[in-house]
Amino acid sequence: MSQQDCILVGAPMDSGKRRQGCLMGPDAYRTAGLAEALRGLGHTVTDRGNVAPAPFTPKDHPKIVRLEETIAWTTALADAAEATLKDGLPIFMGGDHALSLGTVLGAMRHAATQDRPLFVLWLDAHTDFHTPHTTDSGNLHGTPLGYVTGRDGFDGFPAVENPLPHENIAIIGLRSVDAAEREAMQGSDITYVDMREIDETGIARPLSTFLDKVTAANGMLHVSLDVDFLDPSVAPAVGTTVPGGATVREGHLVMEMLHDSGLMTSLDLVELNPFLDERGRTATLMVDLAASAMGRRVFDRPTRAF
Ligand code: B3U
Ligand code: MN
Ligand code: MN
Repeated sequence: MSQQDCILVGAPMDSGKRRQGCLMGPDAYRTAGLAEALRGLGHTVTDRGNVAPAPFTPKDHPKIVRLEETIAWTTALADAAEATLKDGLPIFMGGDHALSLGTVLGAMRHAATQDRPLFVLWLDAHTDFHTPHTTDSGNLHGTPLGYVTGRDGFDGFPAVENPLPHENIAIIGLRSVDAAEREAMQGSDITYVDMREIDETGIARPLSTFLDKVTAANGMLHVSLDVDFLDPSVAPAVGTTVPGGATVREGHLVMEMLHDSGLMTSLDLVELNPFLDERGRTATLMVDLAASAMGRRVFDRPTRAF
């Protein structure tokens, strides 16, 4: 993949769960040198600053956390994603994972204008396949894949005109799945790869199978990288730490393979909570992973077929 027009978009969204701090994410990525790292790889980089939510009036709900605010962010971020995809490769600097309700919706709208299917790679300890009806926690960061696949219960959110087909989604890194999500996942056609499968077969095999599918369909590819995909020992700056996550090398391998595939058309960096970081190490690792996805490598070498 040659030089790209990277567009950085800050999404200081913090309404997807109770614990606060992800609103500091965009500035942590700026401080950790995301733009400079991408420029160093030969890309042009424009930082368009931060998106703000559409106007909203908060209401109290017995269960759901900050519903109106999340709807307002979804509206604004879907528009931002659709607009920036026209101009280049947007990188959304979160913000919690509820931001992907908007970014994936915007990417779906953009792909439809190109007459190309959208595929989504979800790198996460969790499936994020809940709906406002099925969630136990009330945290909407656990719902974006439920939303974009057209599950019921998202009253008040922008309509999902053409839901994303399950076959176009792969989730890699799973190790914390609620009973309701587990049942829904097993009854779906989503590709879900848990840590056991990664331990047994390696992370490259399921990823390359999915990337081959994207290539065969001439698809666009939205990648959503949750900090908790990584093991908390290397990425502590996240509200939901789940032991047994991806190693630094597994993270880089995924990103390097994404770069080699030339398929990625948009990227979310989500759930970084700088308030919980240790001397900026998680923000720095996320920047390094983004750099690998954009072409940083140790040596040029032919890729192997799996
Ligand atoms: N599935 C649980 C836990 C969770 C999802 N995403 C995160 N945690 N970060 C829920 O609350 O929906
Ligand atoms: Mn997530
Ligand atoms: Mn997660």
